[in-house]
Amino acid sequence: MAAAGITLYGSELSGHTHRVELMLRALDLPYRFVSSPAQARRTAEFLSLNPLGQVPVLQDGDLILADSNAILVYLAKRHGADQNWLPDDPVGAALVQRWLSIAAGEVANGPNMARLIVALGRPGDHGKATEVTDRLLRFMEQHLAGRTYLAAAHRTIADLACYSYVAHAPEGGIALEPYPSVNAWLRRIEKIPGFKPMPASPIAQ
Ligand SMILES: N[C@@H](CCC(=O)N[C@@H](CS)C(=O)NCC(=O)O)C(=O)O
Repeated sequence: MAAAGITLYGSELSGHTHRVELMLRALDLPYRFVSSPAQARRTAEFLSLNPLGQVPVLQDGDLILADSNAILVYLAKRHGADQNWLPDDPVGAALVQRWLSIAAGEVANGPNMARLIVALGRPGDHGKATEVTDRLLRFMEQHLAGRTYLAAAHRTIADLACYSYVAHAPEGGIALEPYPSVNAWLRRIEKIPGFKPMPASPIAQ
């Protein structure tokens, strides 16, 4: 029998999960949150949802969908089509995709990785993660200097995809003070209806 409603399998300290929660809440969609820590992600049950063993995974009725950015695209099209979270025109869609790629690339390898190493005790190269973050933040600062949002004149899923790990960059030892336009953008995202912060990681608290 098809599961009713929306279930989000995730982790409270995962920015990939947080971006999906921001979208669900902005769309005012009720959902059940199933906390899926590392050991749960290795079970056969979880691997049947996502063979890569990663959160987030979204279940919406019969649909099971992994990958935070894929989930944002789905929610924008399926539940927010009238709200322009993902433009349909070729250039508008491409500009959003560019930032989804940056979220999966520089954001994941930069501020996400730095935070994993410093605040969550994972192995990794902090120097490299800092270098990637510095380059990303310099680009975002210059890009946002004349703009309100990342990919359009209005908020899109690109903003949600990039928000969580950039906002928590200080937990990875990366200061945000040198980036006033990035800070102004972060504060703008925090005003989107339904916004809730991601908790600070335990070491950073
Ligand atoms: N591309 C995936 C990456 C998700 C991801 O890296 N999730 C982390 C938590 S933030 C995870 O589940 N890691 C466990 C693992 O990779 O084994 C997405 O955007 O959802």
